[in-house]
Order: sequence, then structure tokens, then C-alpha cells
Amino acid sequence: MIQIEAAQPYAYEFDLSSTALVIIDMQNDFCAPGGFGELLGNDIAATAAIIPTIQAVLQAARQLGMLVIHTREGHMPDLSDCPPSKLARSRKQGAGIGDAGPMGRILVRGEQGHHIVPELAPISGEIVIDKPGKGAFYRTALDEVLKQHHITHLVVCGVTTHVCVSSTVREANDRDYQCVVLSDGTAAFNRKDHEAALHMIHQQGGIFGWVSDAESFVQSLV
Ligand code: TIU
Repeated sequence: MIQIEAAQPYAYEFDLSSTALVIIDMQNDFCAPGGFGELLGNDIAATAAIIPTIQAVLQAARQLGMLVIHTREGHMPDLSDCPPSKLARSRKQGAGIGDAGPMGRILVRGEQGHHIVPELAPISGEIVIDKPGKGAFYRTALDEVLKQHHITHLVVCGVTTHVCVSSTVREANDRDYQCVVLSDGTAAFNRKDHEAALHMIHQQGGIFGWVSDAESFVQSLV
């Protein structure tokens, strides 16, 4: 059993064989200029800045043979999996899903904006989950995939803390997965949303899970 002593609200314990690293939506659409995140009016500096931190976590996980799962938010080219309300709100915000953008059609599978940033590109044996929603369990095979691999614990990184990371951790918690979110391996477009989202996870004795940091996770593995 491995322990991250410094986790909040208390030490997080896990076994390598039953733990997956889950990297949420580290796509150009959220981390690169001209992507969906920036077109929505956000500053992508914070989401781009965590790429090297996640690289270090990913390298450690790969070396130890942990199951690695990458997720991507996006829609089919015909937008048939895009809820009309989500589509309407994106258009109102001036970043219409499916419209032409600087990196191809916005939030559409196969377009440049939808690709995972090159530094964190999945390698052979890693699982990529395409999701139409904010949570990674909604209308995906994630739960089945995790069960096939006998996974009970998730180490969560990615973007954004208050949106897709938060939704996914809440969905995971209801399905009995024990999640630790790495505070510096996640980011929101602003600090206030990031910190509030992390607080909501570990408050009330870990109401949705644990919060730790990349260094503590990597150190726990050695
Ligand atoms: N991946 C993810 O968080 N999708 C978003 O739309 N996030 C925002 O913060 N907008």
C-alpha cells in the first residue's frame, strides 16, 4: 500500500495495480491560443502552465506501468451528441460549437483544437475516452473500462478544475472510486475558481475525495 501523507483532508492510500492516472481534457481547445477556452473569453496561461507538471506525473506513472486514461471533450462532426442547450450557450458566447475557429471546427472530434497537447500525447496502451459532457462518465465507457482493469482509485489531473475535473470527480465518487486531485496538476482559467473547486473536493472530511500535489504523488512512488 502506498501512502500520500500530506493529502487533504488526511493521508491518501492506494495500490498501484488498482489505481489509474486520469488526465482530463488537456486539449488544444483548453490550453492553446485560439481554442475553445480562449474563444469563450478566458486567459489560457494557467491551463498551459500545468503541462510540464502533468508531464512529470505521466512519466512516473508510465515508468511504474500504471493504467493511464486521457479524456477529451468534444462532439461528433454532425453535432448529434451535443445537447442543444450547450450549443445555444456556446453560440451566445461567440464560440459556437462546430463553427470554424483558428484551430478547425470548435470542440469537434478530429479537429486540431480537439487534439491533446503534443507534450502529453497518449502512447500505445493508454486509453482515450471521448466525452460529450463535462463529466467523463456521462455517455462514455469509462466505468466499464475501469472495472475491466479492477481500478478502484483515481489520481486526477487536467482542466479545468471547476468544470470537467470537478464534474468527473463527483461522478466518480458516486460510483465508489476514491479520487485524489493533484492541485498543481490541475488548473482553472482563474485562481479563485481553481481554489474554490479544490476546497469543495476535500471539505467535510473529503466529501468528494482528496487533494494533494504532483511532487507528493511522485515522491510517494519511490
Ligand atoms: N474541460 C473543461 O473543463 N471544459 C470546459 O468547458 N471548461 C471550462 O472551464 N469552460
